[in-house]
Amino acid sequence: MTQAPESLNLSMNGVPERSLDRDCTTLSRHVLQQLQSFGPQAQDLSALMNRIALAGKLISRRLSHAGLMEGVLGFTGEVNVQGESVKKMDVYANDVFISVFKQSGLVCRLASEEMEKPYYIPENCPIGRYTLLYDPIDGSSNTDINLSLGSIFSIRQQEGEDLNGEAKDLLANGRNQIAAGYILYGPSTMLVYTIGKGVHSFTLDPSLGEFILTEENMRIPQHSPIYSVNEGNFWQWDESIREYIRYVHRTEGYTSRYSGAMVSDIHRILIQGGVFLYPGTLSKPDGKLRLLYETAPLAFLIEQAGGRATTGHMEILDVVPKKLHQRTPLIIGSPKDVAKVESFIQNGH
Ligand code: AHM
Ligand code: MG
Repeated sequence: MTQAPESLNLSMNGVPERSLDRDCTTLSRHVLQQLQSFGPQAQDLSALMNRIALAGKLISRRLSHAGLMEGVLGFTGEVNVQGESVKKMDVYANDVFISVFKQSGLVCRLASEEMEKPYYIPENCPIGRYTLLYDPIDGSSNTDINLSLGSIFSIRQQEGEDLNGEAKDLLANGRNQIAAGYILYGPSTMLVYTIGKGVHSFTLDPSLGEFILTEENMRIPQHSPIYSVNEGNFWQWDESIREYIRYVHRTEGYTSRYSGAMVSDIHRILIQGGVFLYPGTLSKPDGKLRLLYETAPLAFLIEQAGGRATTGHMEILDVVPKKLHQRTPLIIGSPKDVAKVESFIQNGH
């Protein structure tokens, strides 16, 4: 009798045995391994990541049942501080992060796309020196049509006292982030994070309710033919960006991918390479995306994977915001592809 190759061995319930071979490294264990410490700071960071994971699980569960529940999808009728129509899922996801961090004891302030001012948890402030910055639902336009969405997060340590609640210390460059990443709600839910020691991805196993390590030390390809941009804005862009797009149109091999959710597009680029752009437009010279909870966390993560993120004129991580909801143009991805766009912006070719 011919033996089945090892990879095809089936267990009694028909599941390939290889699928059981994973080491099952959980997120909190991974954070501690990365820090090679069980000290108080490492425990804090591990607990913070665990809380972010819990928020991701709650949002993922809600999204997977959204079509079966009353009153979950659609707009609230409100407009947020950004002037954008708020969806019910935006509000739910925003509240989920607040609620899980209320219980953490570690986070004193949360700042998000959906809130004009930071949210304070006074009972945590005497001990909680961390601030969470987040975009609860990235790609809101995909919410009601069952397409991929994301959450973006960044953790910073509070600098100095914030006695009058102005959170001025948050107006600092992105190099102050101590952790950042995203949760991708796609066919499976994934969490990708960095604490400045490489980029690591986890997949939610719904049967365990745990994020399990999928890939460690991810490296973005140096170059790829993928470009990701909303070409509907073509006539709104500066001529240099239009010239870059004309260049990719006439160069064989380039291919366009744009999902309407930046987390999905950047996840593709992290794995397959390429460049994502959201340049300034005539009506919005700084583009659409916000620095503190969208572009800076993704810049930190992509740089940790060997990529780059720039406004076209300076590194995203060097931008010091003047206000909490400041926007920046974004060009992010494989180093060679980002450099190509930069060369059009700075040299015209
Ligand atoms: P959001 O956080 O309000 O959803 O806005 C961010 C999203 C990105 O995910 C996406 O790349 C971009 O906005 C899409 O905007 P546009 O429709 O202008 O292309
Ligand atoms: Mg967003």
